[in-house]
Amino acid sequence: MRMVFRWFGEGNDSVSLSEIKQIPGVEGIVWALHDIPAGEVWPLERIKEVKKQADEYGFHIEVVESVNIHESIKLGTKERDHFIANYIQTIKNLAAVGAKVICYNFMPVFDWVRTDLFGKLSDQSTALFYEKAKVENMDPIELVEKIATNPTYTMPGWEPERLDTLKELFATYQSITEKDLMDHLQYFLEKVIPVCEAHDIKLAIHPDDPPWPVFGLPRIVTTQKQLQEIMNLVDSPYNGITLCSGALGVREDNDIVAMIQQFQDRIPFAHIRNVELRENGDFIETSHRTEDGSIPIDQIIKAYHDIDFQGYVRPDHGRHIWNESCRPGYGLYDRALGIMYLWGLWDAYQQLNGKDESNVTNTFEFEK
Ligand code: DNO
Repeated sequence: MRMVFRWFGEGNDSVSLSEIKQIPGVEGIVWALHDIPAGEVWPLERIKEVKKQADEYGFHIEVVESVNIHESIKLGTKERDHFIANYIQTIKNLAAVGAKVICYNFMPVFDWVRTDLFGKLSDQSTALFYEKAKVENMDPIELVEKIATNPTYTMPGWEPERLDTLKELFATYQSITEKDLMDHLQYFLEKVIPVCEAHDIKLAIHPDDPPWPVFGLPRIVTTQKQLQEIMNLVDSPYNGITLCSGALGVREDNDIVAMIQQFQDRIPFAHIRNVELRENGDFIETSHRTEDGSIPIDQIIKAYHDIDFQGYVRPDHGRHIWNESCRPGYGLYDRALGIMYLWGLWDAYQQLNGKDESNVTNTFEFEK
């Protein structure tokens, strides 16, 4: 397990590299050039600047999250070849400085969706909150307008500067089925995966968050079955998964441990976080600790340990605690606590393994 930490860049993150340096066991940053619009080439010079900043702290920049996919590629329009060519150039530029994994998603129009970025937990901390009924009854255009007047509500893909294009995009997606979207993903992967193979850099698709259709838009990265389908589109280790326990885990029919076992050779990058599922279909993010939510983080770490996972891991969203003001989900404190919990579990499994390799790993469970 190689621990990395998401960093949004100089001037774009409340957390500094020197603070990240003090979290035990972090070897690299997960980064992106967030100001470059989807579809444009990431210039080598800009990439090198980030490398220089990371180098100063002894961090590597092997994991990139995300190089976003232009909508024309998801929609399968004729402009897509131009944007795929740009994507390929970005892959080459990233590989040239030693990047090893590119996380991306294939969600139409938006990245993740929540209804409240500061939902209250019982300990008075706040966290990202999803209210099912609210989303089901919401007109996304109204939401878009709400964001325009209240930018603190902004989520990725919902940036105020995109608002003008959103109405049109919604209309265009009306005729796109899940099958179309899967075909468009295949078209994209068939073009880019050979380049990834040649340059030794893996693509890792992030699941849809939440893993079901929202606002009538199609979603194709929601279940184990769909992940298998995506793996089959291009059967190469360079066509991989960002296995996100929180995104997938809010569906009770998703078994993350089974996914780790099934896709073990295709997971270059793991996101780990916990979520509390509520009976009415709402969910709120919690501390990483198993007992605090509905996702068996201890079993997940055990599954990674059992397969001798060599990929990158990052704690995912954290709560906002100790009065920290930060990007929603991306404060320093709770993610650092999360890391220590993940290391604690990992080290304990390591030790047990060392003591009695023959049978202990299969029977050991933390008491609840
Ligand atoms: C949320 C993240 C996602 C993720 C993208 C990957 O905080 O996990 O925004 O970066 O979906 O492309």
